[in-house]
Amino acid sequence: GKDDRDGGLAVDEAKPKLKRPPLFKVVLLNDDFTPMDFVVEVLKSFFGMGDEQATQVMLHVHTRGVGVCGVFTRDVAETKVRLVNTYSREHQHPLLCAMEEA
Ligand code: NFA
Repeated sequence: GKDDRDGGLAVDEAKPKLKRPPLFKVVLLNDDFTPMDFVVEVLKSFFGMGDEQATQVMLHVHTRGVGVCGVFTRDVAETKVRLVNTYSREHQHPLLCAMEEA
């Protein structure tokens, strides 16, 4: 216990482990070729954004080079990245989606 009568040995103070999982930002990278409309459709389809937010995020990526689509647990972020990149390649666009620890 904290008074050290147990010499640091855990006896009855096992804390309930409610650790928050690490979170990951899913981002889009700008490029010179992907049509703006395609990026907006990706943000609406894969990230549940409406027209207005999707357009704002697309323009942010276009002007700043990178922008956040959302923050997710590792497995969800990995799946979003894979689905978006597969979809972009299927449509012959170089749009790149990536993840980084938040
Ligand atoms: N820069 C692209 C264009 O001018 C648009 C774009 C925005 C691409 C966001 C990728 C990400 N057509």
